[in-house]
Amino acid sequence: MLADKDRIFTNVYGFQPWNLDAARKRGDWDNTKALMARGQDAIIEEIKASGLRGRGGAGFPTGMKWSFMPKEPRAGKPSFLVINADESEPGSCKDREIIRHDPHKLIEGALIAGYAMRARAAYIYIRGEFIREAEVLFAAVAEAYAAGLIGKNASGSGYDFDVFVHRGAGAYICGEETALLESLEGKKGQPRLKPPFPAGAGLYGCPTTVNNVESIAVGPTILRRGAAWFKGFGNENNAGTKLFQISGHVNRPCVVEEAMSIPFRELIERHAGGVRGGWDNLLAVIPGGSSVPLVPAAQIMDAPMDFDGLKALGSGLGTAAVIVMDKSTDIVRAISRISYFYRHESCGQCTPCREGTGWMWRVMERLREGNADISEIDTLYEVTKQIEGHTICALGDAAAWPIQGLIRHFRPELERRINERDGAMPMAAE
Ligand code: L3W
Ligand code: SF4
Repeated sequence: MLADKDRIFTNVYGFQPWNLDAARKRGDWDNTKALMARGQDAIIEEIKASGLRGRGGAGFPTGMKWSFMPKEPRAGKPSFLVINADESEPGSCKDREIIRHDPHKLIEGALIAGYAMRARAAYIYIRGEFIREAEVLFAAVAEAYAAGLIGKNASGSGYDFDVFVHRGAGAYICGEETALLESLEGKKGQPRLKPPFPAGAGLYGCPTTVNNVESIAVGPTILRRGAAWFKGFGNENNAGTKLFQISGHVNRPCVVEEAMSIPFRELIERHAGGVRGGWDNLLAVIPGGSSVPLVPAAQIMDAPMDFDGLKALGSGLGTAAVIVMDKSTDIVRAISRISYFYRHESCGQCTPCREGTGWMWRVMERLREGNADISEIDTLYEVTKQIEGHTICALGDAAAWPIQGLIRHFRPELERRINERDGAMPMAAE
């Protein structure tokens, strides 16, 4: 189990105040100037060496992403850091905890990351519904300005760096990095085609890096304690500590920092008090937020909770939002509800997603009622395959994958409903 001394987020439950005085006592803003004095390239190299992978769902190597930013200023094109705090993935609730209880970790991280990639400013795009969190963030940024930690000559480093907080207006798609940039520019939040990636043409066409809140907030601790310390948790390709968000049918839902690659069963036993009704009562788990396919109980039990371990099971770590479902769950209804979510949040820009999400949801609802033909299960699967990889952004994939997971693992349940409705003999469950 991760020892208390190895936790980065020591105030994740908010037992102490979030303010600057309390944050300093926790070690934040401790000689930030000295960290910056190591130099921009050295900071990027240290983050690369730490093995940190993006905590927003895709797991892209953070140091590598920072290194895509131009080293020489381009005329009229300042560089920007954009922090994605539009946390809206069903099941995901970690960035909210960081912002409301440890906002100075994020602001100090923004300065260090922004400096390393030669950015002029950071924009923190916070989900519109996070009203109290935004209040904390605005106040923490004001504290940091008043103390000279950011702004002109930030932390006495000689580097000028501004931090702006921008509130979203409640659209899930604005968490997609290029839709977020459109929204920041004051336009309708619709994803852009990539490439160009934001490092080439991002905010206002300028070099931009978009990072998740957690990816940025862990930066100062990695620099203070060293890349080797961070890399000492997890395994070669899945390093560090990670905030897991455990919800659903467990005895104690929680957000907890643990070592990457911790086995699923150990994670749930230690921190969530086990599965409601005992382990035999576990049906399935969505291990990484609603976008990743479910994994049936028997397969997830000993699985390492990391990018590669869950990919090997046909699922993913995503944001490490672990949704536990016991045998009382109507699994078809649960996935149908997720399907409705993506239909509602599709921006409508591309046909497979705009039309496909609605079509899939309607078929899912009929399957839920058993009001379908057996052959429609295969048709539905085929349609998910036509959507996957054929859309501008990953929302199309995210709508397709949960349904694919359901069909892969719970086809007998889908067939049982159809057969029972038809008055035929129920088929045996998997
Ligand atoms: C330069 C290249 N940059 C990739 C950058 C890219 C982005 C990052 C990852 O979606 C997933 C999504 C959700 N040159 C590059 C490059 N980059 N190749 O790397 O890119 P990508 O496209 O792999 O992913 P993404 O578009 O950022 C994120 C899934 O995560 N998810 C979580 C969603 C979470 C929330 C939330 O509430 N926090 O929405 C869960 O599975 O579905 O598939 O920066 O520019 N050659
Ligand atoms: Fe919009 Fe969906 Fe296309 Fe993404 S995949 S751009 S959400 S229509």
